Parts: sequence; C-alpha cells; structure tokens
Amino acid sequence: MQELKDKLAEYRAEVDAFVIENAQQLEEYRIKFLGTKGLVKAAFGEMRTVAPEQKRDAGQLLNEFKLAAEAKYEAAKEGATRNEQEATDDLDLTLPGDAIEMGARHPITLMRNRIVSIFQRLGFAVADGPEIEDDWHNFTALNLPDNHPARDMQDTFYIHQNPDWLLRTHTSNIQIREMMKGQLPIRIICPGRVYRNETISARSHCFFHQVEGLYIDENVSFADLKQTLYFFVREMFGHDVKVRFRPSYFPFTEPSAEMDVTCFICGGGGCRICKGTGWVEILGCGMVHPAVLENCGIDSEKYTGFAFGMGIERPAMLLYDVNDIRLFSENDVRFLRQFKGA
Ligand code: 2NL
Repeated sequence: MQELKDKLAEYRAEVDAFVIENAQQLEEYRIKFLGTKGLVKAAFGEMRTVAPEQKRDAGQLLNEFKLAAEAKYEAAKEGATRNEQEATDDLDLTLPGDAIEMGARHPITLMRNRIVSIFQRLGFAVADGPEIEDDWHNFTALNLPDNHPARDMQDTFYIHQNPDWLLRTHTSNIQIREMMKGQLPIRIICPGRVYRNETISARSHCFFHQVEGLYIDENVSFADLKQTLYFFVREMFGHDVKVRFRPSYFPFTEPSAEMDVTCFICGGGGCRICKGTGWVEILGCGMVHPAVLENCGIDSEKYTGFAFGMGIERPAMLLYDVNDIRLFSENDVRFLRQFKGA
C-alpha cells in the first residue's frame, strides 16, 4: 500500500509539472496520462500488489488521482479553444483596407461629357427624354413626310404591341417635348441612345449615341449657329481648327448644312482618316423649319432657332483609335480598362 501511495505522489507531481500551452502539448498530455498506455491506467494496474483489506482505500486514492489528471486535461482543453476564439476576434481595425481597383469611364461617356460640358459653358441645359417614343414625337412633328424612308419597317424598330410606338431614331424627340412645354427661350443639349435597324458590322450598329442641340429665341440667326458651332469645335479640337459649312438637306431644318472640321488626326494635310481630303464631317445643322415650330405651338413669325445633331461613336473611334464599333457595347473589360485616366 505504501508503495502505491509513493507511486501516486510521484505521478501526481508529474501531472502538476506538465506544461500545456498548445494543442500539441495537450495531445501529448492526453497520451501520457489518459491514454490506454497512460499512467492512470498503469496506476490502476498497481491494485494487484495491494492486500485485499486495503483495496478499498487504494481504490479511493486511485480515483482521486484519475479525477485530478482528467480535470487538468479538461481545463487546458477549454483554455485552448477559448484562445482560438479570441485570436479570430483580434482584428486591427486601424490597418489599411484592401485596395479597390480603380474603374474607368466608358469611352462613349467620356466623349459625351466633353461635348456636353462645352455647351453647358455656353448656357445650354441638359435635357432628357424617352427612348421608346410615339410616331408623332419622332417623325410627324419633325416634318418628316409619310413616305420618308426612315419611317419604313426596314429602317426603324417598331414596337409589336402598338404600331404607333418605336425606338427613337434620333434624340430630336427630346427637343420636340421641350418645345411643347411652351416655355421660351429654349437652349438645350440632348445626349442619348438612338436605334436604327442596321446590319451590325465594324462600322455600324443597330444602336448608337447622339448629341443634339436646340436654341430658340427671338432674332436667332444663322450667324448665331455658325459662331456657336465654331466655338464648340475650337474647344473640342483646338484653336487651330478650321471649319467649312456645306449646304445639305434635312426635313426639319431650312436652310440646312453639314459642318466639316480640318482633320484632327493629320491637321488638314490628308491622311487615311480624312481619305486624303484634309476634312472630316462632324455634324449636321440648320435653322429650325417653321413647320416644326408651328407643330409644337411656337409662333414662327416671332421666334426662330437653330438645331444641330452629331453622333458620338464616330469621333470617339477616331480620337481613341478604336477600329470596331461593336467594342463599345461588348463590355469586354480588356477594352474598357484601357480608358483609365482618359
Ligand atoms: C445629323 C444631323 C441634325 C437636327 C439634327 C433638329 C431637331 C429639332 C428641330 C430641328 Cl427638334 N432640328 N435636329 C437638325 C439638323 C441636323 O442632325 O447628322 N445627326 C447625326
């Protein structure tokens, strides 16, 4: 019995001295003391050496030792899992965050913003309108005759449910809606997406973007048109740019003109872009047709105005050296991310 008591004291000292600071030491402790070949099991084996009348006391001592060894294990195990939890809560909120990659504006947006902001400086307000329009606001009010090819199913997307509805073919519907409000004078710039039933290729798409402008007041003349558009292209392409107006025809303006600028790629010497002419067509314009004013309830004896329209894709392709119009609507990030900082 004394032998057993001495052994248990020795084991007890070993249990107390065992340092458990991590999961590996915890497992080593379990194997050494509580495992099938552990010291607790070995101590119980000592029962063989105890005299029968002392077995009862010996059993009590062995149980005390077993409980103490197990208690140390449980306490250490609980401490270890608590430490793990505390480690995940140990966030340093003062560390810098993960950087979010800088995006880029779409090249069509860049081009539109450049155009619009020049006219804003001249006192033009930005106006907006619906992309799904009725025949009157898109065609009739603009003096487009019934037999005009644009009205054909081949050229315009009509809405199946209602043949009076269509996808606008220009942003002029915005100006018609502004004129109908009856508030004069009007000085607006109208950017937006327009739709035409064209075969999709590298050079043309079934939707594209436009900026139109309208200025209506008393005594607005063709000289105002020329000077306004001249100011615009000088801001857009630089102060050396030259312009020329060529007579043209639109049903909604009279007289009408197309405006060319000296090629902004070669400067007028002649290149691939201007096909050797030194000139690039940039926009169409004219004095608003009196019939259009009257259609919108404006007295054409009292008021006159000028209007103009230009596409966004073509100058964007020339300026950013984009060789396929479809790139603008494919949302390929390898294309789009090239406009960072542009
Ligand atoms: C072009 C030519 C143009 C207009 C658009 C317009 C609008 C109203 C009244 C009169 Cl409400 N005119 N817009 C005028 C002349 C030309 O666009 O080549 N666009 C891409």
